[in-house]
Amino acid sequence: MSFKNHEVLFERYDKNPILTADDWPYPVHTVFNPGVTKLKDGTTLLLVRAEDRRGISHFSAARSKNGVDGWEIDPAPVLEPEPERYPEELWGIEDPRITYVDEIGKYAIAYTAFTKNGPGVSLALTEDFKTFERLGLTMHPDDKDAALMPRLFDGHYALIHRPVSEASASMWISYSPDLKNWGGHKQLLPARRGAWWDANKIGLSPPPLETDAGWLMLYHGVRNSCGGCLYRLGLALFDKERPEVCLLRGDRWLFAPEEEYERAGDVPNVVFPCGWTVDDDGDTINMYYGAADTCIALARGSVKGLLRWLDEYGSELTGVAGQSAEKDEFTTGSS
Ligand code: M1P
Repeated sequence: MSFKNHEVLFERYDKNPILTADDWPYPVHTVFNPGVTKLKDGTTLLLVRAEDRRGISHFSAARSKNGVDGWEIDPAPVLEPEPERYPEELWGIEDPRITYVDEIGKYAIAYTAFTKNGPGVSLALTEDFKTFERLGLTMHPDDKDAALMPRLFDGHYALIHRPVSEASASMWISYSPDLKNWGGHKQLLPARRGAWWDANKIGLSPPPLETDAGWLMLYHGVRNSCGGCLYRLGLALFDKERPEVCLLRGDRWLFAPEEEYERAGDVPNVVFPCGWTVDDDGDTINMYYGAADTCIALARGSVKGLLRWLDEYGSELTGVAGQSAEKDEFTTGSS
C-alpha cells in the first residue's frame, strides 16, 4: 500500500528491503536499525543490530562497495554483549549510531545497552570495526537514541540522547571534555503533545549532518494509537556553533511506513534510521533504516531538498531550547 498524495523527500530503493535475516551467514531472527558510515576507501559499512531467537541483540558488520548491493557480511558478530565485564549489557546491545571524530581519528559508536533497569546509553570507539574500546555506560537508564556529534564545541564533545521521565520523552544534548564526564545538559527538542504525530515520544535518528545552514537533524516521532505505535520521521535544523539552538522545526512528518515491509513485521509501522551517508556530489543522501524491526531498507534524498522543505514547513518560533511543548503547539497552530 502506498500513499503518494504528498511530496516525496526520500525515494525508496525499488529492490527494498536491501538486507534481511535470510542474508545472514549465521542464524539470526531479525536484522534492523543499522548504524552507517562510509569508510576511507568509499566502502559503505553498516553496523547492523541483529536479534537472535532469545530476543538478545548484538552487532554485525555488512560492507558494500556501492552502498546498495553486493553486501559482504562478517561470518560472526563484531560486537556482542559482554555482561560479565559490562553488566549494563545484560539484555543486549541495540541501535548503534556511528560518528567519525577527526580530533581522535576514531569512530565513536553510541548504542543502547539494555540493562536490567531499562535501556541506557553506552559508548565505544573503534578504528577498524574489528576491535572496539568500550567506554561503558554514559547515560543511565532510561535513556537511548544517542549519537555523538562529529565535532567538538569549545573543546567539548556533544552527545544527543533521549532520556525518559514521567514528564516527557524528548531529546537532550550533553557536553563532555573527555567522553567520560558529562554535564551542561539541555533540552534540545521536546516531544509535542496531544494529537501531533510526534506527541508521545521522539528520538534522534542518524547523527546530525553539517550543512552551510546548520546541523540537519532527522528524528523519529511516535504517536500511540489504538492499533499500536506509529513511527514517522521529522526534520529540524540547529545552529552550527551552538547546536542546542533550534533554528527550524518542520511541522509535519516527511517519511512514514507505507510499504508492506514497513507496515508488517515484528513491530509493525516502524521506519527507524540510525545512519545516513552523503555521496561525493555533496547532496545525495542515502538513508538506511530498519523497517518494522525486521529488515533493512534504503531511501534516497537530497540535502538541498530537505533544507528547502524545512524553509517551507519549518517554523522559527518553535525551536529555542527549553521552550515548552505547549508553546510549540500554540505557535504552530494546532487546533
Ligand atoms: O520498536 C520500535 C523501536 O522502539 C524503540 O525505539 P524508541 O524507544 O526510540 O521508541 C527501540 O527499541 C528501537 O530499537 C525500535 O526500533
